[in-house]
Amino acid sequence: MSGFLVNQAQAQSALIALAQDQMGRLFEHVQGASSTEGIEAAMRALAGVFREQLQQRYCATQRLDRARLDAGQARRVHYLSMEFLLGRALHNAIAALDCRAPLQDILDGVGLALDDVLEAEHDAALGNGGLGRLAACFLDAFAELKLPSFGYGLRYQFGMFAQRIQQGEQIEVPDDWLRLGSAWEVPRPELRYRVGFGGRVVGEGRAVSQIGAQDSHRRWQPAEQVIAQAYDFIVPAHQHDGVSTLRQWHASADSTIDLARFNQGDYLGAAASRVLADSLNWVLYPDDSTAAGRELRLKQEMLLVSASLQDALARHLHEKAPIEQFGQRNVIHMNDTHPALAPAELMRLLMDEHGLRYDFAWRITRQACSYTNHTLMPEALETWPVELFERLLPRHLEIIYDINIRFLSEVRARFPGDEALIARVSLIDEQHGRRVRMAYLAVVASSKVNGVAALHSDLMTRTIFADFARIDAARFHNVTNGVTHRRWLQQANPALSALLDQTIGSAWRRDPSALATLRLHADQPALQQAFLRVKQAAKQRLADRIRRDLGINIDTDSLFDVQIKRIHEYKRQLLLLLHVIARYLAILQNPDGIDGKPWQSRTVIIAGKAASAYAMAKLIIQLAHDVARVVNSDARTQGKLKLVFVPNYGVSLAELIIPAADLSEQISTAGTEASGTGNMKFAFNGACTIGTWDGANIEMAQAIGEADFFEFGLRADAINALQTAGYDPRQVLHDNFALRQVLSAIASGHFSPEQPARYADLVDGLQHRDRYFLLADFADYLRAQHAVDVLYQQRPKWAATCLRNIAGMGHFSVDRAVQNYIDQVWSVEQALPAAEQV
Ligand code: 26Q
Repeated sequence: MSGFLVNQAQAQSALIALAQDQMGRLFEHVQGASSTEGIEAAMRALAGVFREQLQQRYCATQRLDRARLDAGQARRVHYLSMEFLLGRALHNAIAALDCRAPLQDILDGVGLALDDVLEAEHDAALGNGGLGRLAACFLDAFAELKLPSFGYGLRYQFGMFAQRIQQGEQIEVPDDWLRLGSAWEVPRPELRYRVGFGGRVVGEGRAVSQIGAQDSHRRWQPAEQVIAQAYDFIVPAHQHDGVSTLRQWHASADSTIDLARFNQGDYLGAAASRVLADSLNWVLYPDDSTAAGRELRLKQEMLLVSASLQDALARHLHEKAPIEQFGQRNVIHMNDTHPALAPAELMRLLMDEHGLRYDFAWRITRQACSYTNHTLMPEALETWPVELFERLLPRHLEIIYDINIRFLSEVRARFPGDEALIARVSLIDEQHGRRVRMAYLAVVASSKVNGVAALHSDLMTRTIFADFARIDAARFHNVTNGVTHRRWLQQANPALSALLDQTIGSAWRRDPSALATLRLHADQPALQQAFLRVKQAAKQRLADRIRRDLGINIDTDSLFDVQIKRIHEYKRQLLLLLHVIARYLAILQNPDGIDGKPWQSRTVIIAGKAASAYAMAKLIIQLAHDVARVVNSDARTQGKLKLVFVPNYGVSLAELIIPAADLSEQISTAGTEASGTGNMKFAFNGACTIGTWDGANIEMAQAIGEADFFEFGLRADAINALQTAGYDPRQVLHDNFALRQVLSAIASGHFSPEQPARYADLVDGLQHRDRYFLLADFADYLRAQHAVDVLYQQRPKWAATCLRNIAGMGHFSVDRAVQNYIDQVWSVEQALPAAEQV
């Protein structure tokens, strides 16, 4: 037996003994373990047992990492992200430590079902959507790939809001996820760092140093300070006993300052630092443009960046590594621009706290930093008013000015006379009231910059970073996203996983590229039948849940057509609704079917949250409910069409819905969805995709085989050409009768008789602007939907297509994605040559 297996067996028996003991104690005097309280108590007790075990693994992992770093075999990656959308942890821990069966026995003994206990865990939802969930998948791969690393985030008191629906409208309910305390976090009271705000800069040198006057001795004297304290969340690997760690910062008031103020009678001042500290932990910001520019958000970003970098530097020095080697030994990775203060803060720490010269500090910073971009939307690119920076982070603003002066002078030297270029690439936007461009800061300060799918990376260097790519093309890379098959296939879909084991062996669990062999079996009728049975069972589970929670009966023989993701105009949930309405009207006009074929019965399932200030997204949710009410209550559509909006979308709901999907809707306007990761989760679970040539859909179609992918719509270059030529949605309307009927049904109040004008603006926007080209893609979308119906009616062929989809998905494992980062972005060889500057 290998060392790992011996250790694993020992760990398992220790853990099982502890769990047994805990359950015995917990239910010794309690009657009726299966009350809600009993189930929750069992969940928390089990989590506690695992947490202890994981803490031991953490210590062993840190020792191993240290040895590898000292031997020069690896760099430590610090993954800075404002969001980690973790979901539940117990199921994953049980799978990783392979102790499902014995735990089930123990729980049986006290009259509990393991699945009920798993369900009792509250989702940790400290993220908005794709970017946060990607970060959580990365933690999973960091553990599996034994990457020396820390994820760094914030310990928000309120994460993503819970969504309720009242009269068809979204209501946001605060998610007080820490109310009962987290069973998983490990408080680290010994890890505390001061983080400052405001105040002034003192010392020699000009406020903005000229080149040559670079080594001024300036110091920041913040007006306010908080103490950042660490809470660790430990993520186990499945194939060995290593772990990865997410370190989340919690701010508290600096009690020494508080008390001094209090004793001086300055009660307000004493309370103020408490208010500041609490506000920093308060709430996750939503991903909408109204959230941008908020002072509290910048403070949160500073908290994350400063505490994380101080922690990284402290560890580096504790390991007796010379400060000069910080960049060789460490990576500071920015998950989008949200932590893009990192280079400025690292420069400050290196110069002001550790006494390094500017040039030296810059070389280290550039060597350490890397940045991933997740969006091309101009309105989503972070900028901050210079005035706010001056007030909150005066020393950082100086450093950014210094970086900018040097950068622009290098650009001038290379492109003499091109002042327009200088204005375009400056870190300070002078056009819109002087703002700091965080994305440009991240690019200039990083040795590597990447996009998240091939098309996105390509567009990134041709649009928002075109000038920078001209200055230094070698800096830009692509790393296509991936998802963890451990959570999204093994845990979410054990029945399909078992079928895969039977068919191709279990190697895919360690190495998802082994799924490719499934292709050879796709035409076996027995496998096709087995696949359809597994799918049917997953659909039944979802149907049961929808009946329980919403009181809606859905037919598991119908085609489950699913779009679940954040509600955004560019993701085009509205296009799916247009299809539903078109189908509804067509059913009324042709009750017996079309082309001599009966209607393929469909259940359209939508879920997703709208940012609270995003009025159009909320209106789309309301329209979904209005359409659902009309369609579902019409006797003429019975057995043909149903629309269900499932409230409160999140990680756990996705784990239930995705295995049940027949069809995955990935229908963003080409060129707008950076990658998408839900698309991958569906295909891993054997859904077919109807999708545009956008984001990672493209690479998925290529890996799966384009014949097995329902592509539709204009591609990004065609969209671009249409935009340039002048797009007129009225022309499309003029040519398409069915589409006119759909829009006039909405506009006339057919779905909102109590308020006929409810959707007037929405329809008007489509008719006159149609910013996301829904009308342009409508006809081809309906054509593709028809092709789906036709294939679904030949069930063995459909099953074969689903199986080939799964077979093509190995590449989209997060382990491959993170390995790409290690090879192309984070490896020592990739670190900058010492002399390189710009
Ligand atoms: C910015 C400023 C102020 C407040 C909030 C924000 C903010 C927060 C979150 C802006 C954007 C986000 C989230 C972006 C996101 O989730 N992007 C998605 O990233 C995925 C992982 O790469 C991709 O698959 C998706 O295509 C992309 O939309």
